[in-house]
Amino acid sequence: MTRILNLRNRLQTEGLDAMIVTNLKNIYYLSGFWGSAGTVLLTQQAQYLLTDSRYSTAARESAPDFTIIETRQAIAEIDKLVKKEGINNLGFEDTLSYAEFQAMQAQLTVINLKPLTNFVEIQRQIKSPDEIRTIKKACKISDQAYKDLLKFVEPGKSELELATFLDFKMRELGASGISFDTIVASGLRSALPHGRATHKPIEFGDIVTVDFGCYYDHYASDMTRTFFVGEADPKLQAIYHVVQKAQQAVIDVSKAGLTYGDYDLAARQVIDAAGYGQAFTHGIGHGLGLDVHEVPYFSKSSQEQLLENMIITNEPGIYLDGLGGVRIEDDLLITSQGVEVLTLAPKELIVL
Ligand SMILES: [Mn+2]
Repeated sequence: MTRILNLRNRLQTEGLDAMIVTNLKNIYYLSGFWGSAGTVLLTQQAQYLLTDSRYSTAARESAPDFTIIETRQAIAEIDKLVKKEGINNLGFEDTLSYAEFQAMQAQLTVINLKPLTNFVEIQRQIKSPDEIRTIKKACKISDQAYKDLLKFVEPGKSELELATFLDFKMRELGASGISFDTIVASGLRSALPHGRATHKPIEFGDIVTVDFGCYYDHYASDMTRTFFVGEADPKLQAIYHVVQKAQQAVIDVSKAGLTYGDYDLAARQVIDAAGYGQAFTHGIGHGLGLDVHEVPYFSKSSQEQLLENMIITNEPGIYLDGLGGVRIEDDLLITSQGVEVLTLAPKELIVL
């Protein structure tokens, strides 16, 4: 109920009487209900979860603090509640489809229908002890899958075979699924920051970047490692050490209170100083939780500060067309004193 009370206070600050929540992960976060169809109406006095007959029993069991309404006409039902409770100022999540928005506009008899951006997601940034435990478990599964992968890799196996191995291992270790399409980019393809796995076979002398993660009990992990097969090109080895140093610099400097700009800068300074500034083409990281990419997102100039119990990624990379690329990514728990690294698979330069 703390999550709901916080949300109510924030709605009041915004001058809103109530909010409609349509994002299913936000609904899970607030209610405990996990399903493919549902709408929440949260007022200052009550909380309703509207879902259809496929889910109403599960909703009653998993969301005991909510009044469950079984319906296929959620917006029409919400309008009845809006009238009953005298709601005039109603917030909604701006991630709605246009068709859903049109339906709300047509059917809801409120004075003010106000779009909200990342309103629940902002609360989700700060993880509870339970959430931290769950994400740690997701990270542990990825760690083990990676260690097993290192024994599986050999020249002749394709990128897709490596990706499938990781996906299968994570499920075998207890994951409910993968948190995004597993990236395996080998040889020259490793210069693509998000190279999807292809039929290309792993060759002797390849550098290989794997970026992958799983869902465990609805929470995601996200990890990247880069390794060499057979032998390591000296220039790529040098780049590897720069990325490793940049990634460690972020770990060393991070704690609650650090600005987002300085979080990004810690890695960028190292990479710039080594002369590869132009080749670090993406952001330093992102929040991680029920979604594999969620707020906060980091930009160079942001003065916003890291907060205790955020879980965020640290993923600098260098990508050189015609040569290859390196990225190393960990998931970090921010504490008042520093960070706890949640992904513990080896990061030293490995030549298989
Ligand atoms: Mn990531």
